[in-house]
Amino acid sequence: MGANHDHDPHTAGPRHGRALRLGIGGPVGSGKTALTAALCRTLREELDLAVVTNDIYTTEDADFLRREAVLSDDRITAVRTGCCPHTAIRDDISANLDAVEELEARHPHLDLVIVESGGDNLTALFSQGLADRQIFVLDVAGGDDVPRKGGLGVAKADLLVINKTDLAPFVGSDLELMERDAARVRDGKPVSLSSLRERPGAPEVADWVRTILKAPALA
Ligand SMILES: Nc1nc2c(ncn2[C@@H]2O[C@H](COP(=O)(O)OP(=O)(O)O)[C@@H](O)[C@H]2O)c(=O)[nH]1
Ligand SMILES: [Mg+2]
Repeated sequence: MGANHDHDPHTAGPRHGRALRLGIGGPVGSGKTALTAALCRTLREELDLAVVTNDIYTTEDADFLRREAVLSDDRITAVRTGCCPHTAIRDDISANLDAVEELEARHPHLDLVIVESGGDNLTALFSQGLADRQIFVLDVAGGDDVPRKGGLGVAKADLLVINKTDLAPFVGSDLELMERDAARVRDGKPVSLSSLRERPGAPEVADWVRTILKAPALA
């Protein structure tokens, strides 16, 4: 299968009251692990949470989250994909599904399972069989022309986060241009500007998650 095909071999299953499965994808270094940590810290008092991380060869992202103690260790599982991260979140999602189901079995009242993808290119999207909703994270240092270039992640994710706005003045990125270009390719779906340096709790993204959890279509 080609890396850029957009056929999803898995269909979305109904939630039947189980935890919301939220995918977080985007390029390497854009802030996916930092956002995952922020959401855990902000939401852990009000929601029953767990996390699955994906790395190609290591368990570095899970190790980071454990070190930071964003959740107890038994709520954080690492999947070692051993292949292109894209494959593990879309084509052969079995290792990720096993990890999610194991967490759900261990913690039967979970409200939310965050699945962080390994860093990938702009075409990576989660299978609907793995994630009920997905966030795509870009950062301003990757270039302000990235939203204009589109790609499945930018265009189709349920929420696009443009992170590291604190770095915009240093790298000469035009935030308004990025927002405008993103809005054009996203057909009205939301875009959120974020700086985890300046607002470490990711309040806007946390609010979006709360809204999604309340949505009747997912009840
Ligand atoms: N300046 C700045 N750095 C950030 C921000 N968010 C994340 N970072 C840093 O960017 C680097 C990569 O973040 P990480 O979450 O590991 O990226 P990932 O590869 O997408 O998971 C880390 O050193 C983070 O501390 C932000 O909003 N501003
Ligand atoms: Mg990461």
